[in-house]
Amino acid sequence: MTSLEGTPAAAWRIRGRTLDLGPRPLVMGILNVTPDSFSDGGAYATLATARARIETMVAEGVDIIDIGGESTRPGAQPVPLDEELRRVLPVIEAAREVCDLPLSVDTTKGEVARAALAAGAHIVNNVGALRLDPSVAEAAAEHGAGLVLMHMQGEPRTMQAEPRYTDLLGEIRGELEAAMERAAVHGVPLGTVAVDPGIGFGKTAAHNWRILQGLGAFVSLGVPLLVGTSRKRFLRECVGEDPADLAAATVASCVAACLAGARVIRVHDVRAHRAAMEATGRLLAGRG
Ligand code: HH2
Repeated sequence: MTSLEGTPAAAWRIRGRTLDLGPRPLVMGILNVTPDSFSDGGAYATLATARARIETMVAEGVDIIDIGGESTRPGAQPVPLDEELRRVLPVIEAAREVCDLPLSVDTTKGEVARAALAAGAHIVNNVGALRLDPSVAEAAAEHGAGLVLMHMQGEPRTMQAEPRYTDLLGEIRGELEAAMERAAVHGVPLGTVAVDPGIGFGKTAAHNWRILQGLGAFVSLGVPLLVGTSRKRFLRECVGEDPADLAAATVASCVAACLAGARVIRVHDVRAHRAAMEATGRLLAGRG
């Protein structure tokens, strides 16, 4: 039986820093330095454009910058290790020159996590939840880094073929719990772990809406809850492709997620979401 109750975690420890998770939820800004990401692919593929994007996100009030060198969109081709390192490491170095904000690396590879942390990243965002490469956990543990464990059914190439669940929330919760245990076995302290139900990763649109309605199931795991809905297909199916409509639908989904217990939202449009999170923070503070 899945408990749907729980109090959202108040803090997240990442490499000697403690991120305060409330009442205003944190905005994780997406920076994909890839040619093929579903939304911003190719836009920040040079160091100059990536640096300019970091400067803009900082000016817009981003709290964490999530840097990814491999697209996880359905059907994406795997990126070789050398190429992912070549994409990500200079951008981490540039981000450290521009700001002192927490930096996250979005990778499934232990070696990329290790190199990114050595270059100064603070968080490993692992969409494989340690299933694809468990050595990600050792890299995070060595540095006391934050570790995001995201649920995915299957793997990116095939995950949207025919996603099926008999108990959607219960299965995702169980798998996140198992991932938390894998992390603990590799020496990752619980206070550095965050979980994410993986919107769009082996889920239909109906699954994604149901997950957003039932986020309490994951809050009760007792660690920070991160949610990433930004510009995803289930929102496109709802409002179409117009960027302004898609941004508004993303804001609505993120506010709903935070009222249900999410404490970090992963988004492309930083400015709109920082403003939305200021207002959401007032609502959450008012709950007492
Ligand atoms: N979604 C994407 C990538 N990484 N990480 C977490 N923790 N949660 C998410 O929902 C999530 C994620 C996919 O979005 P995007 O980065 O915009 O696209 P792509 O994977 O094509 O680069």
